[in-house]
Amino acid sequence: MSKSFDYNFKIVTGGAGGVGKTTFLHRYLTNQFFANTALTVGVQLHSHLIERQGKKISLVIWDLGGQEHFRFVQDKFIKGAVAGLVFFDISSIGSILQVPEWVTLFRKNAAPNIPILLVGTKMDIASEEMQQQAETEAAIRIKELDLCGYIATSSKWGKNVEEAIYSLVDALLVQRMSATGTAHPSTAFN
Ligand SMILES: Nc1nc2c(ncn2[C@@H]2O[C@H](COP(=O)(O)OP(=O)(O)OP(=O)(O)O)[C@@H](O)[C@H]2O)c(=O)[nH]1
Ligand SMILES: [Mg+2]
Repeated sequence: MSKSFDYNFKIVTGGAGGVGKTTFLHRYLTNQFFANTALTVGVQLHSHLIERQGKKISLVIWDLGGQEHFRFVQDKFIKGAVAGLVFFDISSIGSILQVPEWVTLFRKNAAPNIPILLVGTKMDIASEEMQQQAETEAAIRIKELDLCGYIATSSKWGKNVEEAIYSLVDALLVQRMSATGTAHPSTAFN
C-alpha cells in the first residue's frame, strides 16, 4: 500500500500560559479567531495535510499547555518532534523570559538540533514601541538560543499565521531535500 504523503512532520508548540498558542493554531486550522479559548490542559493534538514545493506533507502539531503544572507530563509528548514553535506575547514582553526554558525542553526531549521558530503574538494589541522592543529582544534570543528566526503575528487579524507555519515547514523541506541533493535554494530559511 502506498503512503498518502511524502513527509510526516511532528511539530511541538511551547510558550508561557495565555500567550496565544491555541488561538494561533485555531486560526491556522480553521481561519477563525476565538476570543475566549480555554487554557490547554496538558496537550492537544492537531493534524493537517498540506502541499509545499510539490510535496504532500502530513503535519501533526502538538499544542502543549503553558501552565507550569502540566510540565511533568509533557516531556514524553515532545519526543520525536522534528521542529518547534516557541511563542511569546508581544503586548506582554515578560513572557519572552520563558522562551529559553521551552527551547531547552524541546532540544532535550526531541533532538538538540531541531529548527525552532520564535513567534510573537497579539501584535494587534501591541503598540509600535512594544513591537520594536519585541524585535530587539527576539534578535537577542535568536542568537543566544540558535533559533531559526522570529515572526510577529496576530491571530485576531490572521497576520503571518500561515507564514509562520510555512517557513518552518520550508526549513524542514530544505533539510530533507539537501540530504537527497534536491534542495531549492530560494526556500532556505534566513
Ligand atoms: N487580541 C488578541 N488576543 C489574542 C491573540 N491570540 C490569543 N489571544 C487571546 O489570548 C487568550 C489566551 O489565548 P490561548 O490561545 O488560550 O493561549 P495559550 O498560549 O494556548 O494558553 P495555555 O493553553 O494556557 O498555554 C485568549 O483570550 C485569546 O483570545 C491575538 O492575536 N490577539
Ligand atoms: Mg492553549
